[in-house]
Amino acid sequence: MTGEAMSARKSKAPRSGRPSSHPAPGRPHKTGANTSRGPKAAPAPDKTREPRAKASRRPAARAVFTAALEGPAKAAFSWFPPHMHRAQLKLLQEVRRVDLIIEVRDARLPAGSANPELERIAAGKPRLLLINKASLADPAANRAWAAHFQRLGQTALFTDAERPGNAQRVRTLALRLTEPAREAFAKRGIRAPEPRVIVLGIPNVGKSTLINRLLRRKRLATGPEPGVTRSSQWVPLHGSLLMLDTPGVLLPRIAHDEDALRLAWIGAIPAHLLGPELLAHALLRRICSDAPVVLATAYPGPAPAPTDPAAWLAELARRRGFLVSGGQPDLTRAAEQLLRDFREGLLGRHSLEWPETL
Ligand SMILES: Nc1nc2c(ncn2[C@@H]2O[C@H](COP(=O)(O)OP(=O)(O)O)[C@@H](O)[C@H]2O)c(=O)[nH]1
Ligand SMILES: [Mg+2]
Repeated sequence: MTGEAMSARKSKAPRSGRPSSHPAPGRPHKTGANTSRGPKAAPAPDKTREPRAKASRRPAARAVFTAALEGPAKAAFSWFPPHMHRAQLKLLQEVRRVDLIIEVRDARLPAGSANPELERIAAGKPRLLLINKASLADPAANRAWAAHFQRLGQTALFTDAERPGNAQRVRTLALRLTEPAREAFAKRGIRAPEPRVIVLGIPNVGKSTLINRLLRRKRLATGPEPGVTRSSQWVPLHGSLLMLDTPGVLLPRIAHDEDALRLAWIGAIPAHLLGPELLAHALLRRICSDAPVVLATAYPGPAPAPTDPAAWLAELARRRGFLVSGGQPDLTRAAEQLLRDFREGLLGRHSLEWPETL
């Protein structure tokens, strides 16, 4: 088990400032941080050269990094191609213009679903940490993590974005944290525009779901796979806050194979990169050692010991009728089923890391 210490690199705080214009209320507004291809996604030709220069240096740095990686970690890292790095640089520019950063992480992986870069990007900005999907994580681990973040002096809220009451807690706290921005305008006798809030995080942690819940309707696409949100989008919240939904372009820390496995289990990177069967085998081994009864409860009936993952998946495939031509068990489909069940919490509440293991 390789716990990852959260990187807390310090550097110069980005200069803060208000945007010169706000999008018209009531209408979503696409920003430049668009990761989709096609003519619309092309950056304006007059963009400053500096970010481009940085972006072009990235692939070289990546090559050095990926050369040092092996197996699943290397495959996982390759999913964050250069265009995502460029989008990340654009996000950096947005961050300078917001009043609050909401960082969303997955409660089953509260440190591993962080982006180490964010410590630098977010320096000097009010920040709210949401540890989302809390009902999928072990309650004892949630308590341990809450104490951990408190020790670090970080405002961390454990949420379930799918529950409406939780979203309202986020809105209340966001309004409180953006009060200084509104007061600064009031002091100058200017009517304050809605505070700008950017929602950041790695893929699939629930950023778009949270904004939909705050809106009380499904405006933004959400889904259990990474990469559903393709471009950044401003969404006004009933005249109180202006939220920027962003694609999950923040690269998590992938230094070891274990990091890649855990990120794929929670759906932050696509399963096909590492292979569903490899992921299912590793997950079965993990659950067997952490919570052996869980499997027996979730998949009742006689079954081979999950310590033999291939035989276990074959049995699951047979029982569910997942067969390929010739009547052989479809191991890939069985593996995908197990991964889906894990992500949806059907295998119980499971935390993949504890603060003690950092
Ligand atoms: N169980 C549970 N599922 C959630 C929660 N928040 C989001 N999801 C699900 O996680 C998946 C990813 O959500 P999405 O909002 O698209 O993530 P994003 O990529 O960060 O924008 C979707 O299938 C959501 O329904 C939560 O708090 N609990
Ligand atoms: Mg999204």
